[in-house]
Amino acid sequence: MSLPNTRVEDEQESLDELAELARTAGATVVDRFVQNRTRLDGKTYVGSGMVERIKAAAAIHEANLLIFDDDLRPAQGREIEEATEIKVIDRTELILDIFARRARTKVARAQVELAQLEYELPRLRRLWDHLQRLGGGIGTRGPGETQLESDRRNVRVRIKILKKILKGVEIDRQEQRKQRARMARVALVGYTNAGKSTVMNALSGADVLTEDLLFATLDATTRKLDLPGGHEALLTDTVGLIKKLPHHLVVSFHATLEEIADSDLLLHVVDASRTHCERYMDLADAVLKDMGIEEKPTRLIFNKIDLIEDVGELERLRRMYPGALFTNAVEGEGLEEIRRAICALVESKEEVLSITVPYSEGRLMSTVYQMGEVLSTQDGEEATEMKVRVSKADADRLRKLGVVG
Ligand SMILES: Nc1nc2c(ncn2[C@@H]2O[C@H](COP(=O)(O)OP(=O)(O)OP(=O)(O)O)[C@@H](O)[C@H]2O)c(=O)[nH]1
Ligand SMILES: [Mg+2]
Repeated sequence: MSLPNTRVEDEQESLDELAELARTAGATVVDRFVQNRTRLDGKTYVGSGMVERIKAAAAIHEANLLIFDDDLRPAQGREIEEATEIKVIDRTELILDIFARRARTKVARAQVELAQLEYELPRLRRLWDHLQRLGGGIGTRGPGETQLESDRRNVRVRIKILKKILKGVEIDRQEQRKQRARMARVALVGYTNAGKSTVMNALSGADVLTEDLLFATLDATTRKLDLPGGHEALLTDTVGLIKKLPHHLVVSFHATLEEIADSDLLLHVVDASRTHCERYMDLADAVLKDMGIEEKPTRLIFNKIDLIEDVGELERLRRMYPGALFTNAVEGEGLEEIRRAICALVESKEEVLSITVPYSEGRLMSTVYQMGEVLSTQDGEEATEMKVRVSKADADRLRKLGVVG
């Protein structure tokens, strides 16, 4: 839908992305339509003339699914379906469908089911009608199959149960985060398919699924990185960012969001082989901003440099972004530079101190062991001399306790 203030490029970009999403969900795109209007049609969103055009084109192509780039109101979807006699879904439903197909773990499945149920609740009648008439297909996976006979009340009960399950997971996650609080945190962020998980695997030896499809990664994964000089940091791989990401809907996005918000450094991975790659960098930035994340220390990583055909383009990027890193994550090229960047961060967060802990302060001794890494100890007459590596914050705490010196 093109309203007067929409830019043509934005719209094409958004539709290209929608086509990619459709491909990821297993659909083949046979036609696209853009409606220019000065205002939306309350009943059919795009207007009855456009609905007729779509119906005619669908008959020619034998299309059986109509995907809207914008979110439709439940009644609008129903109205268009009745007029065109084709199943209608919107971008959010398509994204949720992809998530439902790809969710492998119990937690991921619970997250998707919850998001689908919450989104479908007001659309329930339409969904049920259709499942009966049309059977399976895109947009009907997940709760639809198992809850065909359920009424709204059952759905609400199920939503409650799912929320409880996920709450438990969230508490575990917070607990883990607390335990890891002192370590430097780095998050890989960026547009979907940029190569975040490939970088993650190459750096940490993790085994995160990487694929040439959107949303290969559904949830944040964190691994400990062992760095030169005995340093350690936590590296988190996050869900790929796209335009109009329904981040309010999917719990895994909240986890991703929290991981990003908690990080000391963002590594923004950009697929440098895409034409106008900076556009995707800007899109990812816009989504982060939309999620409330701004002004985090960030290093740009231009990845997939092996696929850049135009040497001039690579030179241009190097000139334009002197602080950026350039990688081919598949071959491991440029990873050392990333490690060095993380090391520099860790060093800026840590301090090595010499402290004196009197024997009478048994509690303090165990606190010190919890704070960081004890590098050496030497027992004196009344106290233990220790060399410790701790975070800057803990170093300040120790100074206040008067044991540093
Ligand atoms: N040629 C080349 N391919 C790469 C490189 N890095 C990643 N890829 C490929 O790009 C595709 C996407 O990589 P992923 O690591 O899954 O990308 P991602 O950013 O994690 O994607 P999402 O999780 O979907 O957001 C995979 O097919 C990778 O093998 C690279 O440096 N060079
Ligand atoms: Mg990934």
